[in-house]
Amino acid sequence: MAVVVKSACPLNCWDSCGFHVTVENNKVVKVEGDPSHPITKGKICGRGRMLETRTNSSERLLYPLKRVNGEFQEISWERALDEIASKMSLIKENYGSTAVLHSHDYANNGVLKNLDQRFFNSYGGVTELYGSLCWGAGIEAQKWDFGDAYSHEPEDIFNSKNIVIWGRNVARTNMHFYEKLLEAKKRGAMLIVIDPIFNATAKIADKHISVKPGMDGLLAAGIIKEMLRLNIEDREFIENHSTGFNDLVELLNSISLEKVSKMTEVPIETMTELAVVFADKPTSTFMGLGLQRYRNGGNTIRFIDALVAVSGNIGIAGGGANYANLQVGQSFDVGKLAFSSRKENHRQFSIMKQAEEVLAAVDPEIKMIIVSCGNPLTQVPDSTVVEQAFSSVETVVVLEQFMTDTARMADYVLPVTTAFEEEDFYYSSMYHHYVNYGPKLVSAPGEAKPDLWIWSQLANRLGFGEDFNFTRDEWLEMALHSLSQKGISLEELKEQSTIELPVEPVPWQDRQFKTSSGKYEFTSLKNEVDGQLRLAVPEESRWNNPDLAARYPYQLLTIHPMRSNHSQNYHLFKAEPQLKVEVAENIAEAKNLQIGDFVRVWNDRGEVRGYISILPKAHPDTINIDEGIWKRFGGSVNNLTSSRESDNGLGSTLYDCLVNIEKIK
Ligand SMILES: Nc1nc2c(c(=O)[nH]1)N[C@H]1C(S)=C(S)[C@@H](COP(=O)(O)OP(=O)(O)OC[C@H]3O[C@@H](n4cnc5c(=O)[nH]c(N)nc54)[C@H](O)[C@@H]3O)O[C@H]1N2
Ligand SMILES: Nc1nc2c(c(=O)[nH]1)N[C@H]1C(S)=C(S)[C@@H](COP(=O)(O)OP(=O)(O)OC[C@H]3O[C@@H](n4cnc5c(=O)[nH]c(N)nc54)[C@H](O)[C@@H]3O)O[C@H]1N2
Ligand code: SF4
Ligand SMILES: [Mo]
Repeated sequence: MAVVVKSACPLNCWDSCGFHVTVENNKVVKVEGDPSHPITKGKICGRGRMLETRTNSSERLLYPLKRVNGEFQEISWERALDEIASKMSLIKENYGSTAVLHSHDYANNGVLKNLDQRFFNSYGGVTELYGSLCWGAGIEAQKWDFGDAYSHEPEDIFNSKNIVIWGRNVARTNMHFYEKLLEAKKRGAMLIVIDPIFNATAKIADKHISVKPGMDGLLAAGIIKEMLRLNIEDREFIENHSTGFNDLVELLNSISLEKVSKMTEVPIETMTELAVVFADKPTSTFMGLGLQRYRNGGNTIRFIDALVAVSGNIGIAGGGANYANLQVGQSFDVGKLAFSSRKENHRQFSIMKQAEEVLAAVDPEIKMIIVSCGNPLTQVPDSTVVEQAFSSVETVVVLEQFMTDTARMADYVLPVTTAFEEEDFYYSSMYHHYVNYGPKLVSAPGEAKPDLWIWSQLANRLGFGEDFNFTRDEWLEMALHSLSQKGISLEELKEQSTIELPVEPVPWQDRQFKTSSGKYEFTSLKNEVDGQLRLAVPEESRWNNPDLAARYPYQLLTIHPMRSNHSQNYHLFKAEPQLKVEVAENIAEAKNLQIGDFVRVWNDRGEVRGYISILPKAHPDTINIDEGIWKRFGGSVNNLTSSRESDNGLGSTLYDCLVNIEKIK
């Protein structure tokens, strides 16, 4: 008999949805939105629905695999775990525990996925990754400006007179916010979209502003210049709640509005218009993450923050510099799970440059890589070097659900469960402040096991099994510990499925910022950093590297795909996916390209091949290839991207990428 059970979306996404999952005879048959979930309201996207296909796919990994003479062979769990544990013991004895690298990302939002850190800490501390391919530059930027990265609660949008969507592909990546935009528009708000691509959100906007990719910091600077010229800035906020404003004014005086217009490729009148919109409070700003995946990404977010601050839109209902909502994650005791005090040694590699760092590592060299919740061969920049690095290491262990490009490189592939096959709770620190419970709904196929089971089994063999001697309920309670004082218990979460977290609905209302001065800092006073704002440009641009721009005149974006969360779904599509090369109209004209033409896109790092499609009204000289596509379908697009770090060291520069294109037979 079919039953409908409440559950949660595990995917790394803004929306963190609540589900209604239909289960029949120990099988997931349908995934739908929970109508009672305050954000989901019964609607989910195709990626969520496709979790049914993912769970039931005949391509699931079912048994542990070991590479023997270049071929994978099925082996027992007993043997796989014994061999991996004994290798780990030897490595620790001979080279130290940091000869192991843990490469991971955030493919699953379950709180218990953080127990990987506990395992590696208890082992003695391994080489870990720092920074984020996703949002690192912007998070660090907001920490400099405000002291932390907080967003307004979703309903607050209805207090905004004007809404500026700055480089967020809302209709595609954040669908429940898109629903709210439609409603806010109906209620009379003005909607402005700033994006080099005329995306589905731009289509519903009152105004779409097309900007040269990577130049948004300068655009914000131009808007502030106009605001100051018109005397419509918020003097009260600047004088009482900020520091460093004079540094900002001095910097703005060093560049003319004409120059800003030339570099951003945005007309001066548009900047004047935007200055008036920002001053006409409350205006809310919603930044995306693609916006900061440039060498100058930190300065981009800081300049947009500065614009929101100068216009007095901080700490007021209907305003905000909304980028991420870290107060959501801060509600939980993730640190307790990680058990950092067990760590004796550690070394850090940048997540962007993990491959170069592996190749260069000495004292100790990397002897083993363990991958969980990530597909670095597809998702980490400069794939050629990533492949070199992963093939150079003696033992690669991959915990996976499918035979991904990364799993293909492994010496041991360990099959793991999907979300519906294990119990956890899920939240995202990107947008809303609700946490969702996901029970175990069906048993896992074959011998697939939860990551946590694998860590516990290895811990037993390595002699620190007692660190993992807890039940699921005990783990979940540990993560909820800090909330129990606020009256939120595990029983309540299980019973209600979705709980609202006690976070600030309108952050910074008290104007008490978490910076060292307690004020908004136009110039960061954080120790050890040069806190000045900079009028910075992308590394790969004609303003920074004219020779490179002459050889590679087109800017490549690799935005998030509609129907897949990163690399997770391409192999599950009914029709075989094709790599689509989307070009601005001026490129199609210049190169005489028609829809469906087969082309090669290349730069000094590599190339990909695919089929042309045209992006109407996109910014001139812009190309997009959606990220995530597997090698066997023409990927990875990260063959083309660079592993540089953002200006503040913590973000990627995935969209800071020049290429050329030509038609091939
Ligand atoms: N369908 C789908 N949804 C997803 C995901 C997915 O893979 N698929 N992934 C999830 C994850 S992990 C993340 S991080 C988020 C990302 O969510 P978003 O931030 O919305 O996604 P991106 O694809 O990075 O890019 C968003 C927009 O930025 C624009 N953009 C790129 N460069 C610039 C620039 O220089 N200036 C301006 N103004 N705009 C620019 C792009 O044209 C695009 O419209 O989405 C989440 N949701
Ligand atoms: N060129 C380019 N590259 C990008 C981006 C871009 O915009 N352009 N976006 C970047 C961003 S924003 C992000 S967040 C990263 C995402 O990078 P990743 O997180 O590496 O990408 P995913 O494809 O979501 O997931 C990786 C793998 O985790 C597996 N997985 C899912 N659930 C579990 C689990 O519970 N346990 C284990 N062990 N494995 C699991 C999936 O099967 C999948 O193969 O990519 C980054 N890379
Ligand atoms: S991927 Fe995002 S929008 Fe889609 S169901 Fe999951 S949380 Fe909701
Ligand atoms: Mo991301």
